[in-house]
Amino acid sequence: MDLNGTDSSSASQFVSNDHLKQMDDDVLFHIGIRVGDLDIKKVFGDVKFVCMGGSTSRIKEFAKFIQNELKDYLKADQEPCNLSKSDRYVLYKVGPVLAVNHGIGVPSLMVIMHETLKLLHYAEAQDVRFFRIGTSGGLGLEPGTVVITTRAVNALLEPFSEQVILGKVVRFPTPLDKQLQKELLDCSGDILTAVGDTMCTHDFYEGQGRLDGAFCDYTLDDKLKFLQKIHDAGVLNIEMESASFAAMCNRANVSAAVLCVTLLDRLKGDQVTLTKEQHEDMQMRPARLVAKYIKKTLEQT
Ligand code: R2B
Ligand code: URA
Repeated sequence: MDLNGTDSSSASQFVSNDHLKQMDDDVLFHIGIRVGDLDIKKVFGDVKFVCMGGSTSRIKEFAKFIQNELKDYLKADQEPCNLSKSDRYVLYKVGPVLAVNHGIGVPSLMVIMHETLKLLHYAEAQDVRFFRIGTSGGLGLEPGTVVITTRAVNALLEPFSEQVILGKVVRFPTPLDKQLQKELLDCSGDILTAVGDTMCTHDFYEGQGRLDGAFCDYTLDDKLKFLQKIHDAGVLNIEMESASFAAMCNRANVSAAVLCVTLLDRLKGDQVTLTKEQHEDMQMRPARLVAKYIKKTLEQT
């Protein structure tokens, strides 16, 4: 039996953990939600699209944007409010869309993925798709291009995400939904879009071959050789969460897509020198693309 008093063995879409069945209640610590304190099915049971990005303010902007885009479908029109009671992550619910930030890097992403997946499990949500709408450094692309990820690879170019569990390295595969990639590409319209592999690293500086970190023990030539090698292997952009995001969505049996805008061409430099306006415009592009997809999907149902 789960927290809702039902047998959850068949509802194992989001979670796979028998220990959850023994718990009387569950504190989702990093969003400050105790599951038993609210009618979780009523509040979150109708979620169909989970959209995640790094920063709290970008997710707030996205929530306002999607609210406006979906105004014909939504009953309420007040500004979306943050349902998270913790200052670690924000969580907005706009009709069937759940917008959540994941912070920077794999550890931060994993914590909020566990709690979001459990939330959806307790809410008995169905047919949910996950999207990471983020930023990245591009390889040979015009800055501002949205890359739809075909394969999320780790920093060794392998399609796996690694996690140390009970003192052992465990590797999880990182497949993504090909059909969803195609459907997203069909929605791209005037948004500059490319399709290719994404490399997920554990650092923004040395982990991505930058020369401008506090430490660097390699040359410009070493860096360019590495970037060219991964580009030749099919990598179009580099960021910090895609492999773990894909692996966790795969473990949860949910369809997932990664769409990251490129803020610069890493074959030309390391520093992000965009103006505030350019940055704001670019970082909303994956959000605009996903919003088009969500609208189209809702129109068809
Ligand atoms: C892209 O941008 C962030 C680093 O600046 C990180 O979260 C990522 O994946
Ligand atoms: N985010 C990254 O992880 N890398 C970049 O180069 C830009 C954004």
